[in-house]
Amino acid sequence: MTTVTPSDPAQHTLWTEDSVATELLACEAERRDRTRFTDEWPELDVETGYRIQAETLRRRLERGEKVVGVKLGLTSKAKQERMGVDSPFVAWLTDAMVLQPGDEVPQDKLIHPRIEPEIVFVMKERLEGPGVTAEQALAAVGEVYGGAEVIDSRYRDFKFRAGDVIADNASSGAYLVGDVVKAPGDIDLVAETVEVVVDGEVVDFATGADVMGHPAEALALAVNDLATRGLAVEAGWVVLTGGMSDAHFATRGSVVTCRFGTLGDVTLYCGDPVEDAAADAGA
Ligand code: OOG
Ligand code: MG
Repeated sequence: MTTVTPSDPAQHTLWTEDSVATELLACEAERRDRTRFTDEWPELDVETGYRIQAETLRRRLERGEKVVGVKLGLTSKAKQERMGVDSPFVAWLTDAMVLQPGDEVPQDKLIHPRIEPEIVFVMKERLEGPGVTAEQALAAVGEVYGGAEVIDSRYRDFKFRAGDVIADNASSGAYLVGDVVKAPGDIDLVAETVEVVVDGEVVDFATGADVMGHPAEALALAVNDLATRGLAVEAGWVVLTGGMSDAHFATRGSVVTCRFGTLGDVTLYCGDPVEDAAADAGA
Protein backbone atom coordinates (compact mmCIF):
# COMPACT_ATOMS: atom_id res chain seq x y z
CA MET A 1 0.00 0.00 0.00
CA THR A 2 1.39 3.39 -0.92
CA THR A 3 0.75 6.43 1.20
CA VAL A 4 1.99 9.94 0.65
CA THR A 5 2.22 13.12 2.65
CA PRO A 6 0.54 16.42 1.77
CA SER A 7 3.99 17.97 1.33
CA ASP A 8 4.51 15.72 -1.65
CA PRO A 9 1.82 16.91 -4.11
CA ALA A 10 3.57 15.36 -7.11
CA GLN A 11 2.70 11.98 -5.66
CA HIS A 12 -0.86 12.69 -4.58
CA THR A 13 -2.34 10.47 -7.26
CA LEU A 14 -0.63 7.52 -5.62
CA TRP A 15 -3.64 7.23 -3.34
CA THR A 16 -5.94 4.53 -4.58
CA GLU A 17 -9.34 3.31 -3.42
CA ASP A 18 -7.54 0.33 -1.99
CA SER A 19 -4.89 2.28 -0.09
CA VAL A 20 -7.45 4.76 1.31
CA ALA A 21 -9.56 1.83 2.57
CA THR A 22 -6.46 0.35 4.20
CA GLU A 23 -5.49 3.65 5.80
CA LEU A 24 -9.00 4.32 7.15
CA LEU A 25 -9.24 0.89 8.78
CA ALA A 26 -5.70 1.28 10.15
CA CYS A 27 -6.60 4.67 11.68
CA GLU A 28 -9.63 3.05 13.28
CA ALA A 29 -7.65 0.09 14.63
CA GLU A 30 -4.79 2.27 15.89
CA ARG A 31 -6.99 5.11 17.22
CA ARG A 32 -5.15 7.55 15.02
CA ASP A 33 -6.67 10.51 13.21
CA ARG A 34 -5.37 11.99 9.97
CA THR A 35 -5.95 14.85 7.56
CA ARG A 36 -8.64 14.46 4.93
CA PHE A 37 -7.68 12.68 1.73
CA THR A 38 -9.35 15.23 -0.56
CA ASP A 39 -6.52 17.71 0.16
CA GLU A 40 -4.16 15.21 -1.45
CA TRP A 41 -6.59 13.56 -3.83
CA PRO A 42 -9.21 16.10 -4.98
CA GLU A 43 -10.79 13.51 -7.30
CA LEU A 44 -12.05 11.59 -4.25
CA ASP A 45 -15.67 12.47 -4.99
CA VAL A 46 -18.94 11.03 -3.67
CA GLU A 47 -18.91 8.06 -6.08
CA THR A 48 -15.30 7.22 -5.24
CA GLY A 49 -16.15 7.60 -1.55
CA TYR A 50 -18.92 5.01 -1.87
CA ARG A 51 -16.59 2.55 -3.61
CA ILE A 52 -14.08 2.95 -0.77
CA GLN A 53 -16.89 2.57 1.76
CA ALA A 54 -17.93 -0.68 0.04
CA GLU A 55 -14.35 -1.93 0.20
CA THR A 56 -14.05 -1.17 3.93
CA LEU A 57 -17.36 -2.97 4.47
CA ARG A 58 -16.07 -5.95 2.52
CA ARG A 59 -13.05 -6.08 4.82
CA ARG A 60 -15.19 -5.73 7.96
CA LEU A 61 -17.30 -8.68 6.77
CA GLU A 62 -14.21 -10.66 5.89
CA ARG A 63 -13.02 -10.33 9.50
CA GLY A 64 -16.35 -11.67 10.73
CA GLU A 65 -18.61 -8.66 11.26
CA LYS A 66 -22.24 -8.85 10.12
CA VAL A 67 -24.29 -6.04 8.57
CA VAL A 68 -27.14 -5.09 10.91
CA GLY A 69 -28.38 -2.03 9.07
CA VAL A 70 -27.59 1.38 7.69
CA LYS A 71 -27.04 4.86 9.05
CA LEU A 72 -27.78 8.21 7.48
CA GLY A 73 -25.36 11.09 7.73
CA LEU A 74 -26.07 14.80 7.71
CA THR A 75 -29.85 14.67 7.41
CA SER A 76 -30.34 17.70 9.67
CA LYS A 77 -29.35 21.33 9.16
CA ALA A 78 -27.61 21.29 12.56
CA LYS A 79 -25.28 18.53 11.37
CA GLN A 80 -24.79 19.93 7.87
CA GLU A 81 -23.83 23.35 9.18
CA ARG A 82 -21.46 21.98 11.82
CA MET A 83 -19.71 19.68 9.36
CA GLY A 84 -19.75 22.00 6.35
CA VAL A 85 -21.15 19.30 4.06
CA ASP A 86 -24.64 19.96 2.79
CA SER A 87 -25.84 16.69 1.31
CA PRO A 88 -26.95 13.62 3.24
CA PHE A 89 -25.40 10.19 2.67
CA VAL A 90 -25.68 6.58 3.76
CA ALA A 91 -23.24 4.17 5.43
CA TRP A 92 -23.14 0.76 7.14
CA LEU A 93 -23.85 -0.52 10.63
CA THR A 94 -22.33 -3.83 11.73
CA ASP A 95 -22.78 -5.92 14.85
CA ALA A 96 -19.39 -4.69 16.10
CA MET A 97 -20.94 -1.23 16.60
CA VAL A 98 -23.86 -2.28 18.82
CA LEU A 99 -23.97 -1.10 22.45
CA GLN A 100 -26.31 -2.51 25.10
CA PRO A 101 -28.04 -0.40 27.78
CA GLY A 102 -25.57 0.25 30.59
CA ASP A 103 -22.53 -0.20 28.32
CA GLU A 104 -19.89 2.48 28.46
CA VAL A 105 -18.72 4.39 25.43
CA PRO A 106 -15.81 2.18 24.25
CA GLN A 107 -13.21 4.92 24.74
CA ASP A 108 -10.32 2.48 24.35
CA LYS A 109 -11.40 1.86 20.75
CA LEU A 110 -12.28 5.41 19.74
CA ILE A 111 -10.34 8.54 18.81
CA HIS A 112 -12.57 11.51 19.75
CA PRO A 113 -16.10 10.20 20.19
CA ARG A 114 -19.12 12.48 20.02
CA ILE A 115 -22.74 11.58 20.79
CA GLU A 116 -25.84 12.56 18.83
CA PRO A 117 -29.54 11.73 19.23
CA GLU A 118 -31.20 9.74 16.47
CA ILE A 119 -34.61 8.37 15.61
CA VAL A 120 -34.13 4.67 14.88
CA PHE A 121 -36.24 2.42 12.68
CA VAL A 122 -36.30 -1.36 12.60
CA MET A 123 -37.59 -2.62 9.26
CA LYS A 124 -40.46 -5.07 9.05
CA GLU A 125 -40.15 -5.41 5.28
CA ARG A 126 -37.43 -5.25 2.68
CA LEU A 127 -37.39 -1.89 0.92
CA GLU A 128 -35.85 -1.29 -2.45
CA GLY A 129 -35.58 1.89 -4.53
CA PRO A 130 -35.58 3.80 -6.73
CA GLY A 131 -38.61 6.04 -6.42
CA VAL A 132 -39.53 5.17 -2.82
CA THR A 133 -41.50 7.95 -1.09
CA ALA A 134 -41.38 8.76 2.62
CA GLU A 135 -44.88 7.32 2.97
CA GLN A 136 -43.89 4.02 1.34
CA ALA A 137 -40.73 3.96 3.43
CA LEU A 138 -42.65 4.41 6.69
CA ALA A 139 -45.03 1.60 5.71
CA ALA A 140 -42.06 -0.80 5.66
CA VAL A 141 -40.98 0.18 9.20
CA GLY A 142 -41.93 -2.19 12.01
CA GLU A 143 -40.66 -0.39 15.10
CA VAL A 144 -39.48 3.05 16.11
CA TYR A 145 -36.96 3.73 18.91
CA GLY A 146 -34.91 6.57 20.27
CA GLY A 147 -31.19 6.10 19.91
CA ALA A 148 -27.80 7.62 20.58
CA GLU A 149 -25.00 7.32 18.07
CA VAL A 150 -21.35 7.60 19.05
CA ILE A 151 -19.61 9.01 15.99
CA ASP A 152 -15.83 8.96 15.65
CA SER A 153 -14.36 10.46 12.50
CA ARG A 154 -10.97 9.22 11.41
CA TYR A 155 -10.27 12.79 10.27
CA ARG A 156 -8.51 15.27 12.51
CA ASP A 157 -10.99 17.62 14.19
CA PHE A 158 -13.85 16.02 12.18
CA LYS A 159 -12.68 18.04 9.13
CA PHE A 160 -13.68 16.35 5.89
CA ARG A 161 -15.40 16.79 2.55
CA ALA A 162 -18.25 14.60 1.28
CA GLY A 163 -15.96 12.05 -0.42
CA ASP A 164 -13.79 11.73 2.70
CA VAL A 165 -16.63 11.14 5.13
CA ILE A 166 -18.49 8.73 2.86
CA ALA A 167 -15.28 6.70 2.47
CA ASP A 168 -14.97 6.77 6.28
CA ASN A 169 -18.35 5.02 6.66
CA ALA A 170 -19.85 8.30 7.86
CA SER A 171 -17.74 8.46 11.05
CA SER A 172 -19.26 5.21 12.33
CA GLY A 173 -18.32 4.23 15.86
CA ALA A 174 -21.04 2.69 18.00
CA TYR A 175 -24.71 3.13 18.75
CA LEU A 176 -27.26 2.40 21.45
CA VAL A 177 -30.97 1.85 20.86
CA GLY A 178 -33.39 2.78 23.65
CA ASP A 179 -35.84 0.45 25.32
CA VAL A 180 -39.10 2.24 24.49
CA VAL A 181 -40.65 0.88 21.30
CA LYS A 182 -43.48 2.39 19.26
CA ALA A 183 -45.28 1.31 16.13
CA PRO A 184 -44.82 3.95 13.43
CA GLY A 185 -48.54 4.70 13.55
CA ASP A 186 -48.41 5.40 17.29
CA ILE A 187 -45.92 8.25 17.28
CA ASP A 188 -45.80 11.71 15.74
CA LEU A 189 -42.32 11.52 14.25
CA VAL A 190 -42.33 15.17 13.21
CA ALA A 191 -43.18 16.45 16.69
CA GLU A 192 -41.04 13.97 18.66
CA THR A 193 -38.63 16.01 20.77
CA VAL A 194 -35.20 15.24 22.13
CA GLU A 195 -33.03 17.00 24.67
CA VAL A 196 -29.35 16.18 24.90
CA VAL A 197 -28.45 16.22 28.59
CA VAL A 198 -24.77 16.23 29.58
CA ASP A 199 -24.14 15.73 33.30
CA GLY A 200 -27.63 16.95 34.12
CA GLU A 201 -27.51 20.03 31.91
CA VAL A 202 -29.57 20.37 28.74
CA VAL A 203 -27.09 21.29 26.01
CA ASP A 204 -29.14 20.74 22.88
CA PHE A 205 -32.69 20.27 21.63
CA ALA A 206 -34.22 19.04 18.38
CA THR A 207 -37.35 17.45 16.95
CA GLY A 208 -38.08 14.79 14.35
CA ALA A 209 -38.88 17.59 11.90
CA ASP A 210 -35.19 18.51 11.99
CA VAL A 211 -34.46 15.26 10.14
CA MET A 212 -35.36 16.28 6.58
CA GLY A 213 -38.82 17.38 7.74
CA HIS A 214 -39.64 13.77 8.69
CA PRO A 215 -37.28 10.88 9.55
CA ALA A 216 -39.05 8.70 6.95
CA GLU A 217 -37.65 11.08 4.30
CA ALA A 218 -34.19 10.00 5.46
CA LEU A 219 -35.13 6.33 5.10
CA ALA A 220 -36.49 7.00 1.60
CA LEU A 221 -33.27 8.80 0.72
CA ALA A 222 -31.24 5.85 1.98
CA VAL A 223 -33.09 3.24 -0.08
CA ASN A 224 -33.14 5.39 -3.20
CA ASP A 225 -29.44 6.06 -2.85
CA LEU A 226 -28.61 2.40 -2.17
CA ALA A 227 -30.61 1.49 -5.29
CA THR A 228 -28.10 3.39 -7.43
CA ARG A 229 -25.56 0.78 -6.28
CA GLY A 230 -27.95 -2.16 -6.68
CA LEU A 231 -28.59 -2.46 -2.92
CA ALA A 232 -31.68 -2.48 -0.71
CA VAL A 233 -32.61 -2.19 2.97
CA GLU A 234 -33.49 -5.63 4.28
CA ALA A 235 -36.23 -6.74 6.72
CA GLY A 236 -34.94 -6.68 10.29
CA TRP A 237 -32.32 -4.06 9.60
CA VAL A 238 -31.77 -1.11 11.91
CA VAL A 239 -31.80 2.36 10.34
CA LEU A 240 -30.26 5.34 12.14
CA THR A 241 -32.00 8.24 10.43
CA GLY A 242 -29.29 10.81 11.26
CA GLY A 243 -28.27 13.09 14.09
CA MET A 244 -31.22 15.33 14.98
CA SER A 245 -29.00 17.92 16.65
CA ASP A 246 -25.30 18.62 16.71
CA ALA A 247 -23.11 15.93 18.31
CA HIS A 248 -21.50 16.49 21.73
CA PHE A 249 -18.13 15.22 22.94
CA ALA A 250 -18.26 12.02 24.97
CA THR A 251 -15.84 13.38 27.55
CA ARG A 252 -14.61 10.70 29.92
CA GLY A 253 -16.38 10.87 33.22
CA SER A 254 -19.51 12.44 31.80
CA VAL A 255 -22.96 10.95 31.34
CA VAL A 256 -24.90 11.84 28.20
CA THR A 257 -28.63 11.23 27.96
CA CYS A 258 -30.72 11.68 24.84
CA ARG A 259 -34.09 12.42 26.47
CA PHE A 260 -36.88 11.84 23.97
CA GLY A 261 -40.39 13.21 24.32
CA THR A 262 -42.10 9.83 24.07
CA LEU A 263 -39.26 7.41 23.21
CA GLY A 264 -37.65 7.57 26.63
CA ASP A 265 -34.09 8.20 27.83
CA VAL A 266 -31.08 6.74 26.04
CA THR A 267 -28.09 7.12 28.33
CA LEU A 268 -24.40 6.64 27.60
CA TYR A 269 -21.73 6.52 30.30
CA CYS A 270 -18.54 7.97 28.96
CA GLY A 271 -16.01 6.07 31.06
CA ASP A 272 -13.70 6.69 33.95
CA PRO A 273 -12.64 10.32 34.54
CA VAL A 274 -9.33 9.28 36.14
CA GLU A 275 -8.20 7.55 32.95
CA ASP A 276 -9.18 10.70 31.12
CA ALA A 277 -6.48 12.77 32.80
CA ALA A 278 -3.93 10.09 31.94
CA ALA A 279 -5.16 9.84 28.36
CA ASP A 280 -5.13 13.62 27.93
CA ALA A 281 -1.64 13.87 29.36
CA GLY A 282 -0.44 11.21 26.95
CA ALA A 283 -2.26 12.59 23.93
C1 OOG B 1 -20.54 12.50 9.94
C2 OOG B 1 -21.49 11.46 10.39
C3 OOG B 1 -22.85 11.97 10.45
C4 OOG B 1 -25.13 11.86 11.28
O1 OOG B 1 -26.01 11.33 11.94
O2 OOG B 1 -25.27 12.94 10.68
C5 OOG B 1 -23.86 11.16 11.18
C6 OOG B 1 -20.04 13.29 11.10
O3 OOG B 1 -20.77 14.13 11.62
O4 OOG B 1 -18.88 13.06 11.50
O5 OOG B 1 -23.72 10.08 11.71
MG1 MG C 1 -25.39 9.79 13.15
